[in-house]
Formats: sequence, C-alpha cells, structure tokens
Amino acid sequence: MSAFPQTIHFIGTNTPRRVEMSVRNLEVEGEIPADVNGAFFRAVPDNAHAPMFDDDIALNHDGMIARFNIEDGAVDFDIKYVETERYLAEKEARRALFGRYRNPFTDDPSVEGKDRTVANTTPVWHAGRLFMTKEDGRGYQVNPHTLDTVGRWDYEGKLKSQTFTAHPRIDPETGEMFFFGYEAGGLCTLDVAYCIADKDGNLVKEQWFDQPYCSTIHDFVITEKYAIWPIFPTLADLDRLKAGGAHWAHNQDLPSYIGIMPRYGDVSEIKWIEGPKGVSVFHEVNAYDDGDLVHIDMCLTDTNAFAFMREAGGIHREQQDIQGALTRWTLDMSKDEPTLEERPIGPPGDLCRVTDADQGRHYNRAWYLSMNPEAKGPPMLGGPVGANFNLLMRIEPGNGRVTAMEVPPGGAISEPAHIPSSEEGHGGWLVMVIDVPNGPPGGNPADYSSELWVVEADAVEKGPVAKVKTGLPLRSQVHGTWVSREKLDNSKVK
Ligand code: V55
Ligand code: FE
Repeated sequence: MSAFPQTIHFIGTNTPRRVEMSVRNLEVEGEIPADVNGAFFRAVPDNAHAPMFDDDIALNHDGMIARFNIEDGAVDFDIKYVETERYLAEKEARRALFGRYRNPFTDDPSVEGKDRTVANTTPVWHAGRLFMTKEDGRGYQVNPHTLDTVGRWDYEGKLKSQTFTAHPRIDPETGEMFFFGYEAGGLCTLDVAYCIADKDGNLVKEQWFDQPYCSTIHDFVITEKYAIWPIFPTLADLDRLKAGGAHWAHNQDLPSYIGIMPRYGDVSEIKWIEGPKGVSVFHEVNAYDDGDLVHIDMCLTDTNAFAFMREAGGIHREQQDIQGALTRWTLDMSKDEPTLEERPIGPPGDLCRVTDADQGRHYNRAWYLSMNPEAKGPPMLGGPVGANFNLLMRIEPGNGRVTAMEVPPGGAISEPAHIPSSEEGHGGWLVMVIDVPNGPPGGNPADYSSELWVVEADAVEKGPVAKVKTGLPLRSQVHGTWVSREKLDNSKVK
C-alpha cells in the first residue's frame, strides 16, 4: 500500500510530517533564563514510508532525532532521521520492507536478518556520546552537533546483548550508566543482560539472567545499593509471532514481579518477589534506600495502557476507563523473603521525570503528565495511545502535594526535561513542547502549532516564563533529554 492509513496512529499529532529541516532563530516570547543553555533532544517516531499493511502503530515508526539548541536566549531547531539499517534499506527501495511491530515474520523476504530497530524512543547522553535508543535493538550513536547518524553502538564490539533499553539510569555521583537489554539473546528469549558502563563510557560489566516470563521490560530503577526490575504480565510468544500476530499480549491473570539484586552484585543473587496480578507499568519515577527498606515509585495502571497490547490478550476496555495511580512499592530487604507493600502516592499519569541529581536517591519532587479532568473539550488526538496528555503535574512524593500547569484548550503536552539552576536554592527549569490548536478545539486535528515552553520547575502553576514558537506542527515525541552546553562542548564526536 502506498497511502498512509487514517487510524489513530496517523492523525492529530501522529500525522506523518517526514520533513528533515533546520530553522534558525525561532521567535521567542518572554525571556529564556541564562541557565537554559544547551540542547533539548527529542525522539520522534515518524515513518518515512506508508506501512506495508493497512495499519501500523506509532511505536513502529522510524525514529527522528530533533533538537532545540538554546544559546544566549536564541533558539535553533533541527530534525533528521536516524539512519538505521532499516531506514536505509527502505530509503533505497522507496517503500516499507519491514512489517509489523517487532515481528520479523511479517517482513519482505529481501530484508531477512537485517536490524529491525527504528531507534525511536529515547535520546540518551552518557560519557560524551549521544544515542538514540529503542528496546528491541542496540542504540544508534548520533552526532549531537549535526544530528548525523554515526552508527550502531556496541561498546567497541564488547556488548553481547542484542538489545539495549531506552531507559538506562545514570548514577549522579559515580557517573556510571546502569542498563539492561531484554530478549538479549534473540526473539522471545528470557535472557536479560545487566550491564554497567563506567563514567568514561567503557562497558565494565555484562551479566545475563532469565526473567520469569518473557515480559516487556520497558524501564528499571537503581538505588545506591540495588538494581531493580519491576516486571508485568505483558508477554511475547514465538508461535504467535510466526503466525503473523502481535509481539505483546497482556495477561490479566498472571502476577507481576520485582527482581532485585545488589547493583554491583552477581546475578545469582537476584530475588524475585511476587506482586499484584494484571497490573502494568511502563515507567518508574525513581527508587531509593531507606534503611533496610527500598521504595519504588511507578506510574501504575490496572491493565496495560496500550490498546493493541490489551486487545492481543483479549482484554477489551476503553482507554478512558483505565484506572491507575502513582504507586509506591516498598520492600523490606532485612527479611529472607521480602514481601511487597503497595500504596498510592499520587494521581494517575505517565512520562515522569526526576532531577538527574535525585536519581536513585531520596527525593522531594517529581514531574509527570496527566489528563486534566476539568479541561473543556476533548484532548488533542495523537501520541502512542491516541490521545495526548494536557496537564503537567509537580508532586512532592513525601506529602502528596500536587501543583499543576494547564495548556491552552485542546492543547497537548510532551514529556518535559529538567535543567538545574546555577543559583543556590533555585529548583531549576523545565522545558517541554506544547502543541496548540490553530483553530477552536474540534477543528482539523492536524492543524496545530508546536511551541517550546520554559517553566520554573518549582512553580509550574505560574505557567511559562518563555515560549519559543516554531510556527510548525511537529510530530509527537516519545522521550526528551536535556544536555548542557558544557557536555555538548565536551562531546566525543566533534
Ligand atoms: C514504549 C515505547 C516504545 C516501545 C515500547 O512507552 C514501549 C513505551 C516508542 O517505542 O517500542
Ligand atoms: Fe519510555
């Protein structure tokens, strides 16, 4: 097929844009604080060709890397495709050759054995290198100055895992990057590779273990003592893939688990602790040690939040009926067989952030996105579940205090990134993209303008201190990452 379908994965902020471009000196309303000096990188799925079949999902679209470069209050915007093996093969053929999301049995025979990853989920910065990542393959290194693709990253041939998470965790004191890959040994295997790269970006440890079932391990957490994998019953099955079916199917009747081990320990020390049945989490907010207790805070829902993962498991529920909460699981590690205590600590939502300095530590604030129950009119269509978030919340996990920032009627909000302030006692800034409808809500869902907002991190309720106007409708981002000017100046790729 050569036309894009008109399903939720291709309308609203999911409308195919496919434009690589550079725009200098965007219009700025208000004043950009001096501390906001660096680059905001965004991972943007936007498939270069119409899909092979009559529908596709946004998670399967080619990754683009976008950048807002901010220096002395001036802002430039750039966006380019990540030139994965898959992107280049399809570019040459001028059509889609790769079939359904994470199912190689649906591909054109000409691409058998080629790397299927689209590197569309998170820009990751570590030790002077920028990567575009997706959990089904290895990361691709990107030049942070030109956005050109350098190539697939395997730690100079050292990495054994075939996959690399889109959610590594970087310890703020040691500078080490803790990461993992699941289905590390191939499609539907139980293999999980647990790895550590030192502060200079050398792979210093890679150990493999089996997870209890082949689940989608989208994120994990570290504390000062532990590495922790909460896992949920959304499972892969090789026979289903061979029959052309979905990679993931959610199972409402199976338990969740937490795998926990000392972060510098041996994988033989891992303990699996059973959790509630049928629940689902894509993103953990943070985790920390509290004496012998370990607290793990997560954006939890009572079933899988993605319709296509529910439906493959025979679960038919409307998106708006899904319940959830910011949820804390606490483990008492002084016990031989620790059990899990659960309590809600905040309203439902997702795309959570903490400051880099709070990673794996006791923390007093976090930010995440939600649906505003008081918004007038429906949310803007788009994003991986088909409807965008329209409320930014700041929460104090210790006391549950929530403050929030709304967006203009019918507007959408993408995941923010935090930028520290150089001023003592100042909580820093957030940057994020806001999509604002050009007409009244309910008009053409593809007709909107994207703006970059700069917001005081501890006063989100005040709204933006600066708005950067692109004048363009940008496609939905997945995750975004801030990189300071100092880090950019010291990047390994010039
Ligand atoms: C997620 C995103 C993905 C994916 C699997 O946010 C899970 C969850 C953008 O790609 O492939
Ligand atoms: Fe994610």
